[in-house]
Amino acid sequence: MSFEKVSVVGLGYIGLPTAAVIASRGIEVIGIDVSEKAVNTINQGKVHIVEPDLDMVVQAAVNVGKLRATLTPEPAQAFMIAVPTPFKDGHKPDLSYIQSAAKAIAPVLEKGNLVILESTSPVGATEQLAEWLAEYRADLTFPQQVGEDADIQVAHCPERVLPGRVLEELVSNDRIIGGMTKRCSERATALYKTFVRGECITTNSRTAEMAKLTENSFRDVNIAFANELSVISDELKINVWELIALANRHPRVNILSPGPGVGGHCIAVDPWFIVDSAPESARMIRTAREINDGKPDYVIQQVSKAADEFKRPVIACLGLAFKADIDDLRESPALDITAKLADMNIGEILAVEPNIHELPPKLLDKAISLVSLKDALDKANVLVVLVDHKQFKAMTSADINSKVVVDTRGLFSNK
Ligand code: SAJ
Repeated sequence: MSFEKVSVVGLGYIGLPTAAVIASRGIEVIGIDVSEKAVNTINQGKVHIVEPDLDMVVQAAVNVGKLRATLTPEPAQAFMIAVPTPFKDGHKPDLSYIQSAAKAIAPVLEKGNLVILESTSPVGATEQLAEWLAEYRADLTFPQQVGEDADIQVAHCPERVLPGRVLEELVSNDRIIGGMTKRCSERATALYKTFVRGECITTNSRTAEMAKLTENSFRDVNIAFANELSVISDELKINVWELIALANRHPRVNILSPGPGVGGHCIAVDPWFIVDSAPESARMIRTAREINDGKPDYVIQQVSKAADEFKRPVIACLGLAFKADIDDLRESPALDITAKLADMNIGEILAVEPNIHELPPKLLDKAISLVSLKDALDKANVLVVLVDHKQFKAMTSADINSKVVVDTRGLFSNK
C-alpha cells in the first residue's frame, strides 16, 4: 500500500526537514507541533531553525499545498515521531515528550496505521511507545494490540543526520529500521523508500535503538581519546595536532580531534542512555563522557594561567556554538567556558560569535561583551579559540602577534 498522507510529530531540527523532504516527493504531509509560533511560521512557508536550504524546501512544499502544520493531530496513514529525548537529573533518559506524542496521536489512530519513532532513544523505548499507545487507546473502538497481531505497526528508525548537512544526509544515508515485528519493519521500509536513496536495513527495535546510541558513543569515545592525548601532550611538551596527524598516517588509525569538550544534543547525551541501561558494564562509555565533560575545566585552567601573564588581561573567547559554522548553542562547551571565565573575574571578557547577533540568556547577566572579531583582535591580549568557525580559520599569524593563545581547536598548530 502506498502512502498518501503522512504526519510528522515534532517539527524541530529533524522533524521539519523530514516533513519537507517527504512532501517534496508528492506525499501530503501534516506536521504537528506544540509550539504555535513554529506552526504559524511553517504555514507561512518560513522556517524557525537554521539549516542550509531548508527554507527553500519548506517554502516550496507549503506553496504547492503538500505541507501544512497544525497543533492538533489528525488522521494519517503513518505517524513519524521526532521529539526531543533529553536526560533528567542523574543522566536518566526523559521519555516524557514521546509519551505526550503517544497521547496526542492515540485518539486519531486508525487500524493499519504505522507509527515510527525517530527520536534517539534508550533501549526499550519503542516497546514502551507501543504500550503507551495501547494504554491510551484502551477505551476506544479498537484498542492497540502489542505483538504479532498488532493492529497498529510500530517501528524505530533512528535519525542519523549531521546538523548542517541535514537535507543531503536525510536522502543519502542508509537507514536502520527496527520494527516491533517483521511486518512493522516492512511497512516502515516502504515509507522510507519513498524518500531515502541509501539502503534501508531491517532489524528489531532494541537493536536499532542500540545501534544509534552506539554510533554516537563510538564518536564520543574516540574524541575522549583525542582529548586525553591533548592533556598528555601538554604535559610532555608535544604538539597534539601534529601527533594525531602522524598517527593517522597509519592506514588503520583514525583518531578524531581534541577540542574544548563535546557539545550538542546528541553525542554529549546519547552515551548516557547506554550507561543508564547497563551501569556496571558501560565502563569505557562512562569514562569517555567524564573525560569529555572534564575538558572545559582544563581549558579554564589554561586560560587562567595565560591571564596571569598580564596586569590587565583582556580575554577574547572565539566562538560560542557547539561546533563550527552553526548557530546552535545547545550543550556548548564554548558557552560554558565563556560563562565560567566571566564568573571568575580574571579579566575583561569579550565574546566573538559570528553566527549570532545578541548574547544568549546564559551570558546576559554577566560582564561579557559580544564584539566583532576585528574588535577582539584589536583589544585582547589573551585569545581563546573555542570553535573552528571559518572566520577564525582565516586568521593569520599577524592577527595574533603578541597575544597569548589558548587554541583548543588546533587552528594555529601550523601557523
Ligand atoms: N567534536 C570534537 N572533535 C571531533 C569531532 C567533534 O571535539 O573530532 C565535537 C564537536 O565540536 C561538537 C561535538 O563533538 O561539540 C559533536 O559534534 P559532531 O559534529 O561530531 O556531531 P553532532 O552532535 O553534530 O551530530 C552527531 C552525528 N553522529 C555521528 O557522526 C556518529 C550525527 O550523524 C547524528 O545524527 C547526531 O549526532 C544525532 O542527532 O545523534
